[in-house]
Amino acid sequence: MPVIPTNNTELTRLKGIHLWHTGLSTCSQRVRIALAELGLEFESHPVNLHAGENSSDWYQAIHPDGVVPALVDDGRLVIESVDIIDYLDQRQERQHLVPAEPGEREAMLTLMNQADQAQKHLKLLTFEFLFKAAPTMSEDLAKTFQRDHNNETLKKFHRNFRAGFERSRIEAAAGATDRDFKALDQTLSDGRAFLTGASFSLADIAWIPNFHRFELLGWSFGRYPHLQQWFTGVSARPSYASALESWEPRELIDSAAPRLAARQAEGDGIESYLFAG
Ligand SMILES: N[C@@H](CCC(=O)N[C@@H](CS)C(=O)NCC(=O)O)C(=O)O
Repeated sequence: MPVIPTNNTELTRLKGIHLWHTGLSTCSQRVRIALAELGLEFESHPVNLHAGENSSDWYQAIHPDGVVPALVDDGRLVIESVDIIDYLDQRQERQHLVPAEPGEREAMLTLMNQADQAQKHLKLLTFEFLFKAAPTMSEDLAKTFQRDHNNETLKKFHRNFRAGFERSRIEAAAGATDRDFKALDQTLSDGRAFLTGASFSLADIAWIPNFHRFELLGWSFGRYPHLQQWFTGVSARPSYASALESWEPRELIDSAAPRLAARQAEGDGIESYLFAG
């Protein structure tokens, strides 16, 4: 259910498209890419996750789970990034980002669902490899987050992160990611340019941020040559620069680089969890 009821009258009276999002969040990147591909203007409302803004009363009054992104279109609240991108395409007079052929359309929905399922692995590995290496929330902010946020699953995740993730969880997330990338590589091995066939679709938009994220984490894509080639093509589209790269917090990424490189040199990089055991 992409459109969800809200009794927040500050939202229901809004006109046009409004997006609450974060520069580095893959779920937000997906939505910004779809907006750019469809040529849709939006009013940007940045949410600073590192400052714990998603635990504020004002943000939890927007998104019931206190996560980004949230989109409001003429007063209608839409959540869940893969649902939002589908919604955005469907609101057009003519759909641009959905293949005409029913089989390809079915495949697109499956691939979008897989990208959604992959989020939990991507998130764990992002925190382990990127956020652990970059300055994260202070002790005080973390306490405030635990006190104020209503999402118990999210709070537990943050507590686990601060305590240190178990190695088995990291290995499981890395293994699942490898399986996903292998499957995508296999799909693309027939020479198609895009994940569902000859036309760029919502499935590509769903997976672009994931590929990019794992690049940042030092994942080696040499094992998936077709996927690598696909990414070279899709990242050359103007939407990649305008909706993903230009919003990324360079300082945070750069500040994590030395620690990421050190872990890799110590043999504790992301790949070492993949080939463990
Ligand atoms: N399934 C949701 C996931 C949303 C989600 O988990 N968003 C992350 C950023 S990608 C978030 O807001 N995290 C907040 C936090 O970790 O405190 C979607 O696709 O929109």
